[in-house]
Amino acid sequence: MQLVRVRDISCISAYIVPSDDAHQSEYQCQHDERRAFISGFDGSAGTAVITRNSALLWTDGRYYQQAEKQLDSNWILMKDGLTTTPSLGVWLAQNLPRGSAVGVDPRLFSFRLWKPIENELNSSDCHLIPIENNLIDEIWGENQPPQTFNSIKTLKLEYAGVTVAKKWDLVREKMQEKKADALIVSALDEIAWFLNMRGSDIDFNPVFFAYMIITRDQLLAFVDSEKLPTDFSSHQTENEVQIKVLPYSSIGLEISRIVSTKGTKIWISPTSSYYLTALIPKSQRLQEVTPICLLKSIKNDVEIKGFVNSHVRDGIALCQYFAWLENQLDHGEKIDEISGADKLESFRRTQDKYVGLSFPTISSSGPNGSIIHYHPTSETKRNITLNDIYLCDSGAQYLDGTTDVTRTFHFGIPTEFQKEVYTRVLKGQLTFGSTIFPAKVKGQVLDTLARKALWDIGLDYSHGTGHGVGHFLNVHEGPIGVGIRHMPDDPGLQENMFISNEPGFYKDGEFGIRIEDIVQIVPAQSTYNFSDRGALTFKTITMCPKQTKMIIKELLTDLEIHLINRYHQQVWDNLSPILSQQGDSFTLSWLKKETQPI
Ligand SMILES: *[C@@H]1O[C@H](CO)[C@@H](O)[C@H](O)[C@H]1NC(C)=O
Ligand SMILES: *[C@@H]1O[C@H](CO)[C@@H](O)[C@H](O)[C@H]1NC(C)=O
Ligand SMILES: *[C@@H]1O[C@H](CO)[C@@H](O)[C@H](O)[C@H]1NC(C)=O
Ligand SMILES: CC(=O)N[C@H]1CO[C@H](CO)[C@@H](O)[C@@H]1O
Ligand SMILES: [Mn+2]
Repeated sequence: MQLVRVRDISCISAYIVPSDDAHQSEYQCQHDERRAFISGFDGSAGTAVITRNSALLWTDGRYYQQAEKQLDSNWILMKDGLTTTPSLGVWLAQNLPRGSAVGVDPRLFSFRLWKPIENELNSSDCHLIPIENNLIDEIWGENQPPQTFNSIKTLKLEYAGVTVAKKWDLVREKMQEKKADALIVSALDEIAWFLNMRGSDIDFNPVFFAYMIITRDQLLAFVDSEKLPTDFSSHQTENEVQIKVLPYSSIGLEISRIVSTKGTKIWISPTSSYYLTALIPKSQRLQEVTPICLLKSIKNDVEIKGFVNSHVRDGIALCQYFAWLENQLDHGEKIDEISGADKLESFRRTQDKYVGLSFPTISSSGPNGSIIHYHPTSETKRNITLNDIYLCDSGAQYLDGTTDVTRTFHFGIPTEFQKEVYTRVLKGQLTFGSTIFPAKVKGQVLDTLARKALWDIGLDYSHGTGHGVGHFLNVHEGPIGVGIRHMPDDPGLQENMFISNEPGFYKDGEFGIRIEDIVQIVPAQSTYNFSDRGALTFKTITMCPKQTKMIIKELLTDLEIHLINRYHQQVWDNLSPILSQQGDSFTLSWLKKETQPI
């Protein structure tokens, strides 16, 4: 790959500003928030394009409203996902002069995204060129926050469950099957999981900046040695491995060294950067999702136990918060979106093994709830009142698991329409959550189950139904997912994967409704076994009541009534002994009320 250093910007007609960092992380540290810096739009997904005379931003349905608010008049919002919106590459091909060059930093762009754009541009003789110096960094200058450099902690086997040596064995097997000599790993959550270590370089995501190269007999970690945990040596002993540490910045050199041996085959994920991928000659590349990504998505026994336990503790904090909130509002106390979110965090902080939040709390009242990824700021916060729907989507990191849960309440008198759509969202969640399906069907296949009750009255929601969840790792975890969109690396749903189940409905300018649980994939008690493919279903591990006041019972089937009553019984059975033992009779009586059968 020939990296071009831009001295005179007249050599490019457009510059793409992706939201990725060099590891293609979903969330970035402030240093890497280049797209937010240049455009003002700070949602987690979006790509900016700057040409000589225009500035455009592509983002998906979750962010249309937020982007409209945050972009100023210099920017054109391109609503990704609408059939009328051209893709970025098509737009550039149609709007730039024939033969134009489009620049992009190849570290910040995955190979998978690069290729189709290259092809789209080719139709008008335009081309994508890798630019060595990042133009946004040059504009940002000394005000750009520095790269984070936080120290790493080891995760003990009592939480991780499986040694690094054992994980390496499993990876080695897969490498042998594919005849790969080396595996390049650039995804931060894969590295953290594999090495049984956690960091804090990116807010809410317990990861650290590093790369990894795995061969049959060597485990190379590219990480600045000052960041290493103080117990790094005993960690290696406990995990029965020797990890060779090299400087973070030497990853490119090492890849070039490995590929210089003729005939070596290098495994790299198509989601890794174009920069790393292009260092490997095409004939030596194996471009598939890494075996670590797949192994990580199926939780081991210790991770499963931790997931279940952390959700019980999280449920206690949620109930304490909602009980408190309802009581405050009943007594005319003033609570706003931020003071509410802070109170919830304070309840979580008292829970055992609590580390931090897993994403910024979406504490949203009334119309703000219709902004799917809203989170309150001191300028935009609204009061939580008896007249509005309150949507609260939040989650935490515990040493033994990661949580993500949404509940929607109306503390006053909801309208019939609000009750109807709440009930239909719940129907979708119950239908999806109770379905029995053949092992390894792709998540996409099940998506419709969660939408049907809304589709019946011409309504829908513009986000996915479910995403994988990391174990004390990223709250959004691939390669699985449930949504309208095809997930290219989805290996199909398998026992002991954990995903979210979160249908919703949003009325712009009025309210938002979402109900979200985390579910574990478990064998189904079924007389059928799909010709020995295996029958699977979901087990809900989130423990928090869903407001029954919002339900129109007549819209539910007998089975759905049974399912919601059974869920509330489980919540009561799991949480009430703990609240009793803690002497929290206030929350206990709220829980009693909220878990009554309908
Ligand atoms: C662009 O298309 C032409 C003609 O189809 C082809 O020869 C060329 O290799 C393509 N270039 C790239 C970069 O794909
Ligand atoms: C929210 O409540 C505070 C305290 O009562 C009040 O001063 C403020 O005007 C309210 N804000 C809105 C938008 O109603
Ligand atoms: C169903 O199929 C799975 C996968 O082949 C197998 O492991 C399981 O034992 C089967 N269960 C029954 C009850 O036959
Ligand atoms: C992002 C956003 O639209 N926030 C809105 C939340 O509600 C307050 C109060 O009504 C508005 O001022 C904000 O604009
Ligand atoms: Mn979620």
